[in-house]
Amino acid sequence: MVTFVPSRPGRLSDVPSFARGIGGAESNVACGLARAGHSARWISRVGTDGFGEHLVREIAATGVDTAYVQRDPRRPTGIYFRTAGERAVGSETAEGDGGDAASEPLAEVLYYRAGSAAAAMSPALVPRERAWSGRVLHLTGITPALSADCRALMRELTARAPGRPLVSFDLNYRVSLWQREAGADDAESGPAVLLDLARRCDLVFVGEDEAEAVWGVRGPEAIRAALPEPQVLIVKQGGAGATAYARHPDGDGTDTVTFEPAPRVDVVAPVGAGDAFAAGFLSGTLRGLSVAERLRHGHLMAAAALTVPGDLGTPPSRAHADHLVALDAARWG
Ligand code: KDG
Repeated sequence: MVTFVPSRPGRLSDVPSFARGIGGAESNVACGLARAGHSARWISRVGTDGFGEHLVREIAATGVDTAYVQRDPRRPTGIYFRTAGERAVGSETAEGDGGDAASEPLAEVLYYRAGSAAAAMSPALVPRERAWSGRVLHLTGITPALSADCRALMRELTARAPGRPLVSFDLNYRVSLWQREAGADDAESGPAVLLDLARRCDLVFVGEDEAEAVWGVRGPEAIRAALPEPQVLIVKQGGAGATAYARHPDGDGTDTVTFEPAPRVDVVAPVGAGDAFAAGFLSGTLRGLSVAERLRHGHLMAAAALTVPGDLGTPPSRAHADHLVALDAARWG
């Protein structure tokens, strides 16, 4: 998605100008992985408009393979606007500033993506073999909110079948995208669809606040109890840190529980921090690092995103990140 970053904080009605940037949770994760030295491919659809052209060019410039991005001549590229700085309910609050969410002004988020090129994604347009061609497939809870075709695609991509890679899922509950018409089928409501999808995935990222907003479940233990299926469940706890529940490899059904505090940073905007966290954690996963190290790589990448107004920060190089991750526990948090 193309994103418009306000020139200053304040209500959208009062902001005088916006700078065009690139956003979109999945492409943010792909960019983070490419910057961490992995080969990453982003699969999506954009319009044949200037925004789509800009988006694909900028994402490719970070090193992401965009060969499977489709151009739709009949539908526009999705765009969105949001106020600067503030938190959105159920938004990318993985790595907040440790402040009291309730006392912060809520973000205004305006999506223009109904009928967009990406909303037309379907199992026919995105063949499973393409999406399953890597070691890890990362999906988010934003895609199923876009259309019935997108929900069908998500179910197809999370099906248990031969050839399936490790499937990662970031809940990314976007309440305004799920507001549906009265009388719509409850089985297709945000809470039901997201729970079903999360249960089908191997590695799941959930913000503590979004779990409460979407399912009414409070606290890491209760979230794990509601979501026992994923091999690894990461509960993001805002500025405090994150807890990973990793199923014991010997299959006795117990978890190893690892908490890592987040480093304190001066937050400019929380947008994109959850995606950066996922990229750092996935990078550590692909490199076979310990769960604690994966969490720390996630925090470092998130810190970079938190300190810029747009979605994408400039994370430390892999060598520098490894050095920071190796610092002893007393230097973290
Ligand atoms: O995580 C950042 C995303 O929220 C932002 O880039 C836009 O993908 C987006 C969405 O739908 O909210």
